Amino acid sequence: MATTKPALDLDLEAFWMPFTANRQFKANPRLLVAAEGMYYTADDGRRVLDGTAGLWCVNAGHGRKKIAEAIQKQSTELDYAPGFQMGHPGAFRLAHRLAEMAPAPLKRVFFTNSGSESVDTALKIALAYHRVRGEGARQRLIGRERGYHGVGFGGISVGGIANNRKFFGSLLAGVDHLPHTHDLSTNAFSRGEPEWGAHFADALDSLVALHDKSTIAAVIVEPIAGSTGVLIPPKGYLKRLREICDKHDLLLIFDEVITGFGRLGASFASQYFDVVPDMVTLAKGLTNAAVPMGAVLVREEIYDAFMKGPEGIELFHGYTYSGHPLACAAGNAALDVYEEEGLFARAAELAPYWEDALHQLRDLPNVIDIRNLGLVGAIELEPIAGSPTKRALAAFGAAFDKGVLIRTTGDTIALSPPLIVEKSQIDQIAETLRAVLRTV
Ligand code: PXG
Repeated sequence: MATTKPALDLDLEAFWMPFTANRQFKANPRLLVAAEGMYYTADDGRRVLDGTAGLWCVNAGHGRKKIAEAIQKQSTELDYAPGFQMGHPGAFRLAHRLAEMAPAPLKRVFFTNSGSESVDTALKIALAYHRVRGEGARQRLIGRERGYHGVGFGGISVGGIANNRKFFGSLLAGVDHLPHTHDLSTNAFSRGEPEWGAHFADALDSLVALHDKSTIAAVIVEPIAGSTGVLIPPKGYLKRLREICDKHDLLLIFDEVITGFGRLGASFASQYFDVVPDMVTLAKGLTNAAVPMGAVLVREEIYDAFMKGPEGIELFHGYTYSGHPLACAAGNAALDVYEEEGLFARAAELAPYWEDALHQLRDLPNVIDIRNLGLVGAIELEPIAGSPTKRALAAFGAAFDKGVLIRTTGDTIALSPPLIVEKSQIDQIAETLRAVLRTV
């Protein structure tokens, strides 16, 4: 089996690649060597249109000079500052700006380095919050089937993806799951939010009846489930979840690692759906992916509950790189770019065009659903009998060969172009898929 890339003089053996079929990849490596704007450059020199904003994260497109310059300047001015009992201006500036962007009650910001860390941080804050206000018996966490909340032990415990859970022992105790909301028998080919399915939220009432509200700390959901194939919430579903959480004093956490920073045409999905959660987890687009960073937006009352105890450290949690100066510089510059170029509004403006382009593919062979919201889209394919995922993977390879990067999960193609995408590039994505789906 070939495990070198001779053209680049690269030995491929040592790197154990994440979420990758290592043997297949190393036998047939696909390398990216440069990126600018909407395009990657592959190692054979071909330009590949980025239909996925990297992994849902490069919202302003690649190689943004303003962000690169801010990182460069920061690295020579102040490369690193301890984050415990010390601070630096960039972190306070970025936190303030995020609080300004967020729905009004979410005024506090905790920095992490990834979406996984943001999720584990939010879950820990939820547990500690109930404890500091004298309800320490609230220890259960509720996630959702088909949820993806990163790969920390907290995240895989509340997550709902069997392969991400079954290899890793008993996980967190006391977790339960809501059903997911995806039902092709009623919702196939919905444009935007499906009309039917708000009642899926009522399962939360049943879980509260089963476990008693006095044992439940928080509920975490992605407003749109991204990684498991772009599951758009039915109309009214998130509002109903909020109402049920309010009824039982459960904290509601929105995992907006994918939906944050303009993906739906608003700063956050919480604004798009007009539902205010108690915490929001962020990462990815926060720095336009130029430096790893995550954050948790926290309702002011939650923070305040911690500030009433004895003087001293209020929350025993944090990372060496929480609020890293380079990440903060990238974050502040990314927010500048989003603002100056009006990219979130641009996403909202393009959304109807995007929707039309995708839904025009519905008559192609093996297409069993198309779904969309904002600048997110998915095309679900009928699996090849006995070989699930093969059809979508074949589409991924064929699209890449035709110069378009798509993402697949199961037999669903997931699309999320940078918010700078042009209409002609949306056409190119759709036309490439039209050609590819006839062959797989
Ligand atoms: N929450 C959500 C909702 C995510 O989508 C994470 C947490 C974890 O973030 P980190 O930064 O720890 O990876 C994610 C990550 C895909 C794909 O193709 C999605 C993610 C990561 C990689 C691939 O769907 N989401």
